Amino acid sequence: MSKKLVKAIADMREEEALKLVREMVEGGSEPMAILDAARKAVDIIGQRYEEGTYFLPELMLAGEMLNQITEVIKPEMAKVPEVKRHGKVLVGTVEGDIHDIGKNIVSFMLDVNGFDVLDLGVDVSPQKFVEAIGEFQPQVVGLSGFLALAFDAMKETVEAIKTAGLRDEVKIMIGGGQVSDEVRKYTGADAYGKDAMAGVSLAKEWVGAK
Ligand code: B12
Repeated sequence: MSKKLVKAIADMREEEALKLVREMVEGGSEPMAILDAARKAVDIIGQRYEEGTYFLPELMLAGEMLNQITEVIKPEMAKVPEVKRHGKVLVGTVEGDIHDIGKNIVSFMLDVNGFDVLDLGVDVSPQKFVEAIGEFQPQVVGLSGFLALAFDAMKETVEAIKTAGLRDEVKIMIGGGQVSDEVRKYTGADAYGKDAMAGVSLAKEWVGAK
């Protein structure tokens, strides 16, 4: 079933993909397994885009499909008993970048793992992050970015947080497609998370949650 789902998403068969997801949820499949299949499909879509067989409309449809799939499995994830709230995390895709599939998964995983999440959306300016830290007072800030251009925006965001005198108030993690530990060093963030669960582990470690 999950192989069928990978193929349906990768081949842009939206209706079939959503039908399969619903069937998998009803059949008791693990929500994480469904998300994993969706991620594999996006990798294939990315390869096809790089090879020139897919173009921007396919990437956009992929984004839409991923968001719809997340909506279908959200109620299932929320059923996982998790009463204790650990702390607050501010999340956003940095300025100039509009990729949000990865960020949405990170927000969602933080939420179901007991964090109060404020998601600022995409193309978020350093100033907007600074203002939101002042208002929301998170312990952790998560910056997402998928473009090489995003590395500078991440660096500028970390610097703006520093200039505003808030750097000691928050731990900053970064992530997204091409982000690595090298990029982390360049931006001055505290850590790099390779996927959503890595983000959850970092946030838990920083707020002292088990
Ligand atoms: C889908 C997609 C799009 C969609 C985005 C839809 C959406 N709503 O997000 C659309 C069509 C809009 C798009 C647009 C563009 N895209 Co695009 N896109 C992709 C694609 C195929 C998939 C990215 C994705 O969402 N992956 C799925 C997620 C789930 O991936 P993931 O990495 O596993 O996510 C995990 C981690 O990254 C991590 N994570 C993510 N964020 C964070 C944050 C924190 C704090 C932590 C801890 C972890 C974390 O957790 C996630 C979940 O586990 C990639 C190719 C690829 N193979 O990646 C290109 C890609 C990223 N795009 C690319 C480009 C060039 C563009 C455009 C500039 C194209 C154009 N000419 O207009 C525009 C950019 C516009 C802009 N200003 O941002 C390039 C970037 C190249 C570069 N190095 O800069 C790529 C790599 C394709 C390529 N090979 O050329 N794109």
